[in-house]
Amino acid sequence: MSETNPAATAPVTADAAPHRYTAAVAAEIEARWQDFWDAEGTYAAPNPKGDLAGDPELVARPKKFIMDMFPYPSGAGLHVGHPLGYIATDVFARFQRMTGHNVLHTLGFDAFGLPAEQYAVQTGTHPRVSTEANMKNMVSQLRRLGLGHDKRRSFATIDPEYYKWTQWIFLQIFNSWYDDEAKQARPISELVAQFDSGERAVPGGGTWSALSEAERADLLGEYRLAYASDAPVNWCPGLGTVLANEEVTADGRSERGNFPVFKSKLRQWNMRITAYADRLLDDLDQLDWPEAIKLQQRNWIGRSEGARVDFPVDGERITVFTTRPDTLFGATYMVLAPEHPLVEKFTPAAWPEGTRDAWTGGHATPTEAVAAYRAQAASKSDVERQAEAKDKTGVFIGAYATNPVNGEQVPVFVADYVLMGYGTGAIMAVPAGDQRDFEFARAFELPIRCIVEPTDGRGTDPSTWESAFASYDAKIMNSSHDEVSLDGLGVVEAKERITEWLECTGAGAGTVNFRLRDWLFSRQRYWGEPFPIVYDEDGIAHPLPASMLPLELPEVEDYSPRTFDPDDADTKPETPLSRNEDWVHVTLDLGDGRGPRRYRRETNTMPNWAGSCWYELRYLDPHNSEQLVDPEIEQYWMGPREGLPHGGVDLYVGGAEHAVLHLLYARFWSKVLFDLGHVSSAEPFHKLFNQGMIQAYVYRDSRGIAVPAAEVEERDGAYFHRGEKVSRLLGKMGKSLKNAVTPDEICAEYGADTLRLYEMAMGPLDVSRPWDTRAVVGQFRLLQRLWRNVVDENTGRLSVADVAETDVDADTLRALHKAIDGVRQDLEGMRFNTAIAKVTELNNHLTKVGGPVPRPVAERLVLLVAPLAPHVAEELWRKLGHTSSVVHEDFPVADPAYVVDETVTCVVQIKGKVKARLEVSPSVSEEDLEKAALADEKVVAALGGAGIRKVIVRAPKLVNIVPA
Ligand code: ANZ
Repeated sequence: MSETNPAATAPVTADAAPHRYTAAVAAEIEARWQDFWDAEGTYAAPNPKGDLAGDPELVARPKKFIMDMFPYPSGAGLHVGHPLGYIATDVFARFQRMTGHNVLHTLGFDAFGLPAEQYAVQTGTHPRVSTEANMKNMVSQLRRLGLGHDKRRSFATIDPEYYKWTQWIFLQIFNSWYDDEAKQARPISELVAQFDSGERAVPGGGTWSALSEAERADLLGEYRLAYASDAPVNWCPGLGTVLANEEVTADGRSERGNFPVFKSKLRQWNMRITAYADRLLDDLDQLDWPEAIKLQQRNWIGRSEGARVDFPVDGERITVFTTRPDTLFGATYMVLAPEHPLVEKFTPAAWPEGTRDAWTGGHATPTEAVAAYRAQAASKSDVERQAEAKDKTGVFIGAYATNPVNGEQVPVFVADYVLMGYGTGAIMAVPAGDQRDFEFARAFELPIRCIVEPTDGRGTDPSTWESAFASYDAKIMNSSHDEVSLDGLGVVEAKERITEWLECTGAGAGTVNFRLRDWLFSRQRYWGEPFPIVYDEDGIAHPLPASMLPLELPEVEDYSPRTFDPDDADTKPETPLSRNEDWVHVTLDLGDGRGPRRYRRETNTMPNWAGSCWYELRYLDPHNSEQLVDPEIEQYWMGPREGLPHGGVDLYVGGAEHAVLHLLYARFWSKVLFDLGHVSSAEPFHKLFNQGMIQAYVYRDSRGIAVPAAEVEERDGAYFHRGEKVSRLLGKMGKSLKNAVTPDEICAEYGADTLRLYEMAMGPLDVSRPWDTRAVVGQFRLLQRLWRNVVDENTGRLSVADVAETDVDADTLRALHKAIDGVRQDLEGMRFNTAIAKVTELNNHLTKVGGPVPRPVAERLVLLVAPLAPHVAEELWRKLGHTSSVVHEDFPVADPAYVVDETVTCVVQIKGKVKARLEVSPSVSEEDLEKAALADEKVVAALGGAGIRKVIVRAPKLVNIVPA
């Protein structure tokens, strides 16, 4: 799109014609039709039953559930980048309505969480007050765009009637466990029954009935899908809250606010998402998602197949996780993560005889060496520790372990390249096969044994190597004894063989390891869902009965989080809800037969991801106060069917930044609800589409400070702000970069239909594109031409010619049907930019032909435009004499007779004599034409097997063959 388009600078309102399509006309039409749609409930999608039941004819149609990632109501309001996806889903939804579907499309608000709360804290107002004001503002901004939402289905996650069900789902998760054999969640009562009957042994050998209440609670806590535990968690003093792994950046800082994050041992709620690792991975295959997002989820889940191997040490053992058990013969030392709980146990008081100086770090005793090393490691983030730095650090702990495969004594080290949070936190080191081990072995003078035959010509003497040899396509060597031999086997077979041997001898077992960790589910925040959990005097957690939901957020004086010096790892979080004593300490009868008792409420709140884990379900049955969702309604909109093996939303559009947080959590909740029989869909979102970003130019002065983009002038390819030359770069759009353009501005200048068209025309939906206010007028002019094709600008009266289709000239019919065919395919494939190009082409054709547009053409042109520019389409449809809304009209269907390309006759000659005639497309390529000619029966017969010396092609009309 050219920035310096001269047409773009011409004024758009200085027109003499009184009935021209102007911004004022657009404003009037748009407001009128928006009111009409609201009053008529035009976008109401009927449910098969319940309070939103409706027109059985619509219900009987195939359904389409089309969804956007809902916004959080930020105080800054919307800029033109925000609605890109909303407009796209709206166009698509409108097209689906016109092609015979019952379409559910609506939008709610994700209103709990850090952004809303931080804004509230900054502005000194209660988060509910500021959040509601922000929502009101956004609702009116969005309404101006003419989005066809079923408003009866909208809600915000902060509505108590909504979070009642978020809390209810939490209780379902709390009250269930994962049955590894059945591979599904089951009610915890069934686990209790198993323990009670003896079907499942109680760990420690006792009976269930002999356990104290606290012991039972602890035991069940090991199984529950939502559980509290004292594990090392990500503590962010700068934000005053703990964070999930997904919220911590690769360099160990908070995604929001960029504060340092420390590992701290705190009692916190977790969700056992790891139980679902396999299913979350497997079911990805059947989802229609961008490959890039699937890959991110696969990597985040991080499945590795390998083995656990036990290395005995003084009657105890170190268990390692390895993906390469086939390299066991090459394990020449071991490494424990510095935080590994066995380090102390195995560290002796004095260095054993023969300890090399290089191993001790210069310390007098192993205890001293280990303590010093641990302190050093604690100050580094996981990422720093994993960095591929050449200088590996570590110390010998003074102990030796036995390699189970050959009985060799191997020294045990602590080193920070081994992480506590992965596998078992301990490794067997194979310097020949693993680069990190190789570097460490070189630094600490440890043996390197060649156990895989190098295929790159480096030879089998590791002392001459510069790096480890890592390949899955090589043969094992130096790896045999009386009981097992791997020599000559490939890696895959060797892994199988050694795993069998490990299992037979009891030294280890095949296992699968996941990178995925359980989801840390509590936050020290005010603005989130309270946990429906209370503690009795013994500290045992009890779920509230469903009848006590919603548990509403109490009013507190001070809702701001308690934050700390961002670098002070020793601080402890403080929950804002704990400041309200009256709310925290309560007497309740939980209905468990124990009568009224004193309890202390859980004062953490749920993370801001909770509300978005199930909101698609609430859209279906938004006012149901008895059930999460009525099963019949859920089945209707979400249930599995052909093409939707796990069910789910038909189209979900949003940004690619949600690859692992929201999209993984929502899948997890979906699967739990599915297992427990509450829903028929095991996946929330069948098809996912990531829209690109709308970027904007950022102009900076010589100090590098952004200047208001609206005040920048362009002269001869350079940019000036108040006379000073400024630089221009493409960046994000936003207030801080002073380049935000609001939809309100564009709607005021041109109308919503123009904004919609411009956003859709900018480029393919999944590609990022720069905003250019000066180019918007191009789409405005398209609408003006469209208008002019139907309305007489001088009289305001309809200007179409009332003729039959048979009286329309062939060129126009061809242009019309080609446009219909193309636009239909483009809208179905979400190629909105090319659909607009085709509408433009047809419009231009009609302008060029001149004279009144034949009614059959005008009507279909309006229908083609309806999904893209709905207001002007409604208006023209009405002017054309129709009394019903265009929204539920049938989308035009092309007559194939006009769509096929015309053909031309191509003459095929052999030595200058005509042998055949072919009917081909005028645009046929020389290559295709040559192939077609040589394949023609008559040509083959005429050649009679003679070779070919030369073929002369003059596409599309002539092929001349010269035989050999
Ligand atoms: C021996 C070996 C030989 C290994 C070899 C690799 C190559 P993925 O694929 O990511 O699962 N490892 C295991 N636990 C670790 C920890 N807590 N910190 C750092 N490294 C750890 O990686 C698994 C491999 O990473 C394991 O297999 C182990 O090294 C290492 F030729 O064992 B391997």
